[in-house]
Amino acid sequence: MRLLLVHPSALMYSEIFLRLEPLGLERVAAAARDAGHQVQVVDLQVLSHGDLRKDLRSFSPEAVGFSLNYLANIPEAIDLARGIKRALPNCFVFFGGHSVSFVARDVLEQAQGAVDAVVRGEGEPAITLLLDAVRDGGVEDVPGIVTAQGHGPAPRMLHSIDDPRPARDLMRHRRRYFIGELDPCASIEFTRGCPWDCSFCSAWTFYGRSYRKASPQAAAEELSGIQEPNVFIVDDVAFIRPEHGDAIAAELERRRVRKQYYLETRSDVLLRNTEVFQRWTRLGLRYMFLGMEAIDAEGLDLYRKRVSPDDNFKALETARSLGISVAINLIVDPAWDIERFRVVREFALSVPEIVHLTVMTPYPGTEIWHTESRRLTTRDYRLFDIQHAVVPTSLPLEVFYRELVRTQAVINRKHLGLRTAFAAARTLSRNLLRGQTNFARMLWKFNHVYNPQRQLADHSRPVRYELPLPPQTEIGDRRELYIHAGPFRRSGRSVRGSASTADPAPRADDA
Ligand code: B12
Ligand code: SF4
Repeated sequence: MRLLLVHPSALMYSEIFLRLEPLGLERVAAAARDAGHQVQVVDLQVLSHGDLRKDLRSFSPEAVGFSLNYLANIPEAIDLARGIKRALPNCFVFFGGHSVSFVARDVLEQAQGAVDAVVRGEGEPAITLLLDAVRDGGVEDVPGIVTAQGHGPAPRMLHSIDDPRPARDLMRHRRRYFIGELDPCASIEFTRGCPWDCSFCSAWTFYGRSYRKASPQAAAEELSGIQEPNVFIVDDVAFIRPEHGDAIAAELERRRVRKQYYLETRSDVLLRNTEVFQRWTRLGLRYMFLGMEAIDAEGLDLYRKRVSPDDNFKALETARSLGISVAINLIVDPAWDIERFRVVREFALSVPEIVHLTVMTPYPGTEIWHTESRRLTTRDYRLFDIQHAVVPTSLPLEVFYRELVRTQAVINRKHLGLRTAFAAARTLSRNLLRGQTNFARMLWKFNHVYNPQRQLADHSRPVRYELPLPPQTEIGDRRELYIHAGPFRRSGRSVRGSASTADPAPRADDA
């Protein structure tokens, strides 16, 4: 079957700092190709809608699948699906990915027939069953499927994440993927899932708090095959299990693979497993993203982060001592007043780290979607990108955005200060000499993208597609939030903790 897979456009606010390859879609593409299907991929982060139309004409796909990890991309995907159905009425159009898994039924209704099905959960086990069913019938029985008629059996989960390897070769313009100075940059996955349960996050609800590891040999082999000199490790929390990080490091040392790495982790994991991070600095670990979320104990408790402000500050010192550049994330509560923004600006200026701000956003799949008592002020999917306020702000909205952007600008200026500018200039000239311009563009885009008037104006755009309302029920059992209810499902049975991929999911409570 001819299958076209599409990743939606980049969201403006993230594009200035990074643009990364769509690893999930590449893995779905690989699973379909391994089963003998003809597969093409269009990544709208680096290609245009015109390119997509050209591919639709020349490839004439029998099925088109969209990757919807982000709620904010749903309107664009529905509109494109409508266009595809008009041009190719017999083409089977389906959606899959993280966020759409939580709102499948509503999205099908909103698409009014333009989308035939939504695949909930992991795409690799579902895609071949789905394509067979599109050809032979029985789509309603595919695990994880939701159609206008109802839903199929529970989604299946991969037993091992070693296979299939992402179909990186199908991506056009690979040199357009970057993160900060790591330009160009590829991505890799060493582990999947997260055992913690932060209230604002849906990573743990998607995978039912399970945690799987790639075998160190498979991870190292995949890494050796990557052409790019820089790699972003997409794991939600890197090196939770130090022996796993060590085993991959040993394989890479043996193969003499050296690249520059960017990863995300938690403060407590960095403090507990410092040696493994240190070992990775020798292999090229340069940047780390730490989700600190709040600078005070009250905020950390509210988000159920299970770390103390003290741990967060110790982790920053540890990272500095290892020579790792850190980007910190802080969650901006729409209830913040002018004084709170001032305190955060002061904090941001007092530390050498890059500070990112994201706005607290209840979205489907998170616990706060059910528990947040403030009413949503908008249900426009496009505003659910953690850069807009979707619950009432204590300050007038325009003042809130003014303070937010002012704080972001102060932080940005700090990083473009004289000393940093010299360091950046070195990286810049190195990249420009190699024809890599992504980092250079990023430096000059800030004022255009972060603009309070623009953010405010985003609230007045006509809204065609709206998120469903949060259900007015208490969450009895938190497992009701899960997409994958059991760790691994083989022949309908739940299998726990076998083979090298399984892990006795280090619970946050015992972490
Ligand atoms: C890596 C990552 C990124 C990368 C994205 C790289 C890319 N181009 O895809 C970067 C760093 C750029 C990024 C940015 C952002 N991210 Co992000 N990101 C992640 C993260 C940590 C891992 C995703 C990943 O690569 N996983 C590994 C691959 C193999 O899995 P996968 O992509 O989920 O794909 C699987 C399934 O989803 C499914 N699938 C995926 N596509 C398809 C398509 C079809 C047809 C089918 C059938 C199945 C299918 O099958 C795949 C294989 O099993 C997730 C958290 C998580 N654990 O999922 C957050 C996450 C997806 N991001 C999130 C957010 C909020 C953002 C930002 C909005 C943050 C910001 N404001 O800057 C931006 C927006 C990006 C944009 N659209 O421009 C939220 C989503 C929130 C929401 N509900 O909308 C998540 C869930 C994090 C969280 N804890 O809340 N992100
Ligand atoms: S540690 Fe918390 S924020 Fe990070 S991925 Fe896990 S649940 Fe989400």
